[in-house]
Amino acid sequence: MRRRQWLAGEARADGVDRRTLLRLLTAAGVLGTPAAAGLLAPGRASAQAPAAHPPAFGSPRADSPVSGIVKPLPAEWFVPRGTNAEMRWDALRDADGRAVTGRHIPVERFFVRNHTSTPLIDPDRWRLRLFGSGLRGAPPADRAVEFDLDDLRALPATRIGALIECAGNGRSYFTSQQGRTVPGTPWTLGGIGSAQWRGVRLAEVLRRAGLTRGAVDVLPAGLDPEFVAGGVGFGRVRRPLPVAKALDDVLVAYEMNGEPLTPDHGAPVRLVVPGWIGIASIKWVGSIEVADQPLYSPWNTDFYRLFGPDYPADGSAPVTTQVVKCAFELARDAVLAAGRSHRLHGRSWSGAAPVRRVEVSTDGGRRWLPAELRDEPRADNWTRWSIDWRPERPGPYELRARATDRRGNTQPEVAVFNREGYLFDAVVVHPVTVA
Ligand SMILES: Nc1nc2c(c(=O)[nH]1)N[C@H]1C(S)=C(S)[C@@H](COP(=O)(O)O)O[C@H]1N2
Ligand SMILES: [Mo]
Repeated sequence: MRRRQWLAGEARADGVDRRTLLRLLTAAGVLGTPAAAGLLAPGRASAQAPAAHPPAFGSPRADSPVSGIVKPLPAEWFVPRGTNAEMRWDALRDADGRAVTGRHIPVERFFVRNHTSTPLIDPDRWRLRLFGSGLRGAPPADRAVEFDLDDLRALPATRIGALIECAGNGRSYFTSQQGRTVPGTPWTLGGIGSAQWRGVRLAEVLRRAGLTRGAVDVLPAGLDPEFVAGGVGFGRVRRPLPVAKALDDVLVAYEMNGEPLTPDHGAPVRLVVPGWIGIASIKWVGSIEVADQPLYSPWNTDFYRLFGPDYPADGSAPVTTQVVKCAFELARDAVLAAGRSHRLHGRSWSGAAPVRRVEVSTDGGRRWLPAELRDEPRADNWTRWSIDWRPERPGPYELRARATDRRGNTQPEVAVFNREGYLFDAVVVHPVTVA
């Protein structure tokens, strides 16, 4: 039904006229990527929030190294990137090469991606409001079905492991490995984290709110300040999700790694959308519109779609699943002793399927050896691996890791270019020095 409506052009663009949007973005030179650093207006006061949203009751610390993020961001753990904080992969090992985390990333080390700034929301006044033509009685926004935190906690709870990975994770390699300039946050590989999430299935919340058979899209919206880039206001961070995905495995999460959500990761409640790009997992969710027609917002019309010579002239469909990647738990340009055996560690993941195989090359990609998988590969998480390497001769070396998932997706030498630099899936060159 959704596809038929989509093809017939039956849809509602929420807030932004697409042609206007394209023209403005082109003129401002920020095409596509909301995070275009320097073009961001500072977070606005919550007093400007529409009346239907409960107001936030504070603002983040002024002394954070990244404005708008509340938690401490020690330089050993994070690389500041505009309004965001990237996780350092080398921080997952101590000086003796021992792991400092398990499969999941502790909350205090988890990367942060904010379009604007972390709002501080009073959990007692917070409400999740559901409304729209896809609910029984088609309640309008001002007569929404409401759940407070206690209501959600009283519903059957579910625990899932899931990765949150920014669509732009690895973006900087489009430039450093492929010579292409792309706008947006220049992530290396640390725009990702894995956690255990607890909450109630979105399917359950939708059912209780009166989901009808005619519903095709849901549109969760965040309570963070409205997003402004290049002088254009885009409104609340919000991205439509087809009902099929919403009913499948999406979680309305209130806990992360066994503790209530912290402000930077969406407190009091966020969505967790397994396998999909991070933007789907809306933080600080305050409302969910449920519609009997496909919905659009800037986050699925111009942001988070693929544009470029290898894509349709009008761009790809909205990006959903993540691609295959690998990362070493090792500093770039690490120095390793010659004539000694080193255990190299890393992790591999795919949004589409469990990891099947990881191969490592230490000689510039000529010879590939299988890494030993240290986890039972799962679709909802990454797989840790290791491989021993004994370099005899001093000098510069290039390490490479390449993963293949059970659907046969593997990492190419070169990622297909797209203008915004999303979904970088090529093998990443990791230089080290043997001394
Ligand atoms: N309301 C809201 N939700 C949001 C965002 C945001 O800026 N505002 N950023 C999204 C993006 S682009 C990513 S990658 C993930 C990051 O989640 P994290 O900060 O918990 O790591 O949150 C998503 N949810
Ligand atoms: Mo993201």
